[in-house]
Amino acid sequence: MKTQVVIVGAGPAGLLLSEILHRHGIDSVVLERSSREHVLSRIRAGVLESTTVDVLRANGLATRMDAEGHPHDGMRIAWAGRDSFFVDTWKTLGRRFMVYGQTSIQEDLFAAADRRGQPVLAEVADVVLHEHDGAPGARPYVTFRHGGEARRIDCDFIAGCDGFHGVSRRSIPEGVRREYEKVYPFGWLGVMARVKPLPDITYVNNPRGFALASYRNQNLSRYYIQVPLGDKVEDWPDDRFWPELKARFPGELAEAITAADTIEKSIAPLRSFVSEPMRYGALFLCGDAAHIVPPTGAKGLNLAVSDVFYLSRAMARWYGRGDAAGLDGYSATALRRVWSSVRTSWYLTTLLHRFPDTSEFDQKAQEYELDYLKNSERAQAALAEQYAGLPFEQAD
Ligand code: RFL
Ligand code: PHB
Repeated sequence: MKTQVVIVGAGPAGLLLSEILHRHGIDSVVLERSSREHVLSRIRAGVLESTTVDVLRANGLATRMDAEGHPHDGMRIAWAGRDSFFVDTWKTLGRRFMVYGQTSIQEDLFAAADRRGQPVLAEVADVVLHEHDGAPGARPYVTFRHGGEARRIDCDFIAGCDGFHGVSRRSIPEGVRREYEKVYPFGWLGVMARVKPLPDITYVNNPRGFALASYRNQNLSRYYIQVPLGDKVEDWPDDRFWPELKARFPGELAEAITAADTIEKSIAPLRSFVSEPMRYGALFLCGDAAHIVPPTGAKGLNLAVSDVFYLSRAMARWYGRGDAAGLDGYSATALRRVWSSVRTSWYLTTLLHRFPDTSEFDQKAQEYELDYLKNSERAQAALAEQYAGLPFEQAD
């Protein structure tokens, strides 16, 4: 079998790339390790930058998002014993973001792939990349097992969209790859509950630990709390979770939180990670395959979309005009945006969490930083710009 681009991974990065390539007349085959049901059952991101919204709209993927998603003008920051404040991205930048669950985006992307007959092979195993190093005369191909059979697909390019634990990044030799990592000494416990959410996405700094209120729709709330590394979901039955969550919010916000049976609960560790370069010969990495951010800035999915935006533009330019400039510049261009979001996510994580080794000095510095943010319009504008996301770079 032969195609132009083999895409490894049917997460948001992989499926969105196949959609945009198709719109440019470029064929692809998507290989996914898990079943479609499993991919659709993962509950993750919820906040879409305005650039992400623009990409989905420009590619005909926004009908349901525009009907069911919730536009937001900003986000709220609260901390113990003080009034909360609103960081207004609409007023300062004229940009809104959208709250729309990643699960819904996955559904929309699968539906669009089905409509156009996109080959998406699920439950593939033993994916191996070959001749992707860009050596003269190399002809890239991918081997794998599907339905018990050994298969091979020849291609021009391979897009590694297979997340942090995928094979693509590890197919770049160690001597070429440079990895930057920061592991945080805590995790996030996330729950979903069928109750009315707080009106704003609200981040809370509290001596008991960080907390976050977010939402999916008028009757579906998403909450997170910082928990020690090593805690298990079983350690957090509902009758322990809700009082702890409320104890971290300032009084009037805590009162507005309604406790109910949770319908999902999971714990995720927090890390910052970047692997450079994002291109090796015929292999291009997109999304979590190349970088991970702690969820504090809500950047992960948005970075996956920005990588796909740059890579699809570069491939369209190559197939349309035989111009390799976009492909050659892909890694550097994508990484500028990646590092900007990595920095913002690290900043917000550091600002809002309680670290096990936080000294009195660190705590004072955190409090005064929050105070400064609360009282300075300029500081808020800088944070608003980072939170709402930077615009894409123009092609040269
Ligand atoms: P994904 O979604 O991990 O998809 C990768 C796909 O590749 C498949 N795969 C393979 N397929 C074939 N062969 C192999 N060898 C394979 N190995 C893996 C996997 O099965 C999977 O289907 O990566 P992608 O597409 O790069 O998308 C990235 C986003 O999913 C991720 O960055 C976000 O979910 C991060 N994130 C958030 N991002 C935001 O922008 N806003 C948010 O509000 C936000 N909140 C979050 C988050 C992530 C969280 N967790 C659990 C990590 C909240 C949480 C709690
Ligand atoms: C979410 O709604 O899941 C969410 C919101 C904001 C974040 C992370 C996750 O920073």
